[in-house]
Amino acid sequence: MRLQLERLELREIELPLKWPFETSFGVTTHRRILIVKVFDKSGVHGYGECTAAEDPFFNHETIDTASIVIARYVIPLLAGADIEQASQVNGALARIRGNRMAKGAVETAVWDLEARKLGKPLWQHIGGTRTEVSSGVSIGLQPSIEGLLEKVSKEVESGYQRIKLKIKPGRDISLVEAVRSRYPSILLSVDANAAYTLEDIELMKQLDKFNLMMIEQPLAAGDLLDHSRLQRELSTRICLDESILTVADARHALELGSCGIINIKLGRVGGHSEAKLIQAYCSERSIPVWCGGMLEAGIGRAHNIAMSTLPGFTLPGDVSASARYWDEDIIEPPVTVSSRGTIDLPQGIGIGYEVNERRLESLVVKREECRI
Ligand code: OSB
Ligand code: MG
Repeated sequence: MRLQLERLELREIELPLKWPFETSFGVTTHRRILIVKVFDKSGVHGYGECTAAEDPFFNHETIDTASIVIARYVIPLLAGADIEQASQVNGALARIRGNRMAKGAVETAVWDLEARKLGKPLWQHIGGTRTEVSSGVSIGLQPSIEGLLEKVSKEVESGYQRIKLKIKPGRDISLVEAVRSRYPSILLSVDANAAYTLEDIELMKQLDKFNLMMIEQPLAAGDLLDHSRLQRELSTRICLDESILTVADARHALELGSCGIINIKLGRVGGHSEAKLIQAYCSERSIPVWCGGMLEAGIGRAHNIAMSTLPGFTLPGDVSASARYWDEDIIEPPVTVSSRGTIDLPQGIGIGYEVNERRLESLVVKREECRI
């Protein structure tokens, strides 16, 4: 079986979040999401979702830069490469520096397309072996500690296996202290989204006493050296998110001792091929990985679930139920999480969920057709 890519549809949709999501770098209330639908000459299609945000605050990309990069650079490179297999896309796009969320949106769509052509679920096609995905939640900064405790209690009662709190300077120790004293034994972690520097080392050390599963991305994205300094001072494991864009970054981080856990996000690393390389590299070195989230709608969520079945994904990820974010998702059924905090794998072919095209179309604000 060989692919014969023919065309690609880009649609931008707008989807209001049920609740504002606040991190150290800003507040999101509405998502603008770029959906990729790639068609093969045989008539089969595949879906991808771009995880770039509205603003360049998590990383340099935005939904607007991603649209331009896809239309102007990704499509011509794909056309020139005569792609026969999804595994060739990552290499074919390597000439484009960075812009991994743009490339990943297309790369993941081609994997879905290939799985559908083969009549297989995507998770099996990419080499997944886990039969159940463990789910945790990421809880944004809340206006008050009481509000935060309420959110945590709701998620713990729903069965989520790990609670992650967003922190930032001035809103860190007090939050962790409140949640930890109320819940002495839950799996708990924090995510700083690069908001601290080595000057905050004494504050970071105070976090050691709360028995956290990890401290995610405390320092700047490019700062593997300072992360390694910090990790030497802490007993809590550092988990890197923003710092890890490629398997080479993972190697550098592990050789320097910059972290003990890695968060893999499909968009941040440019798609399933690079994600597979990173998880394999970590797996061989007994470094656990888990699947991060970027406030995705259903297509992105479905790709995250497929990736989470790869063997190295031994820790609960940030992939949670659609209903935590959306009144109505764009896939059917929506992603649900059991009372044991697990997600059942979809049995359908490709991403395994139906895309509700009628709902999706009703949300479209911009579209573009590209011939490959
Ligand atoms: O750092 O993990 C992050 C959301 C937007 C940007 C960055 C991050 C997050 C989350 C949310 O933590 C995870 C989710 O999608 O549920
Ligand atoms: Mg993070």
